[in-house]
Amino acid sequence: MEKITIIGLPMDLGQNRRGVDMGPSAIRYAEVVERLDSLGFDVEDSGDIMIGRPAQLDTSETKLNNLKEVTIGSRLLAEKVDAILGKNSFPLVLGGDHSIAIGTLAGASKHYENLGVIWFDAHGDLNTDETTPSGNIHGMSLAVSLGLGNDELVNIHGYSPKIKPENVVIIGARSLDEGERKLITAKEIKVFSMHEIDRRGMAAVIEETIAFFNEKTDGVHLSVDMDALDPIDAPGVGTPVLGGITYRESHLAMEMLSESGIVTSAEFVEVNPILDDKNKTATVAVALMGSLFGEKLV
Ligand code: HAR
Ligand code: MN
Ligand code: MN
Ligand code: MN
Repeated sequence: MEKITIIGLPMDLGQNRRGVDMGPSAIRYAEVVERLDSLGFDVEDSGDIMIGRPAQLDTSETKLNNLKEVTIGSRLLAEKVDAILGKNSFPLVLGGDHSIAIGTLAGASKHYENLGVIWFDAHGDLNTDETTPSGNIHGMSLAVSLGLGNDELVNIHGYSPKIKPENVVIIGARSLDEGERKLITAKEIKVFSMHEIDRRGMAAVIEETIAFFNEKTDGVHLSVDMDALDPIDAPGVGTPVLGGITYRESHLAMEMLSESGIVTSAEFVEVNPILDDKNKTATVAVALMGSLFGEKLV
């Protein structure tokens, strides 16, 4: 029986809308453990990583908001994910805002020569401390994992870079900053924007993604930012962007990834229960996890 270990990082300090720290609770309330159990997996919920909360939030509008707390959280998560893979279990990380991917990838990539990354997101999260328009670290986590940006973040878990630009596929992009576009061009990062999804369909996009990774990676991390979906289907996110991936398209993507068997770790982030409609976004996230782990419609 295949093992899945769930780990939560209740952290909302990588951006400035409070409440995404309750994401792991909302996802558990939507019965993630029961759902994966029923699919026949040996599911261990190892709870949440406890992180401190500063008495005063950093409102100084420095280049990197709450750098200290995000660094501490990422370090702890990296150790945890590293240990889960060390036990041959599948790490399923619950966020938290998307800054937590810094920790997940730091822990995961150690286990692979060439870790691929599927970045399911409306955004690129490819800003650096130089290009960020907001100072929010959740908009930098992919860049940090590529070894770009703040030294402390880049070197979490003692090595850098975690991933190579040629092993990254971004799916669902529709809100990219100028600096992110430049980086995508300079590093030749593969992006399936909403344009490609509209034009070619999700099936073709995922087929090409799987073929792309099959050739050269020995593991694939799936990072699902719930704002990749259209706000109609995932309203409980801090930075919704119109014109996103539909509920069915997102399921098709998970189903095809499940069939391919290429995914070796995953995280679901940016579920903010305060902004949500009766836990809809967490419920959708759990449904997507069901599909990712092989749930069938018939
Ligand atoms: N690109 C913007 C920034 O860097 C906004 C990033 C927003 N959000 C996310 N990440 N949810 O995917 O601040
Ligand atoms: Mn993101
Ligand atoms: Mn590696
Ligand atoms: Mn996003």
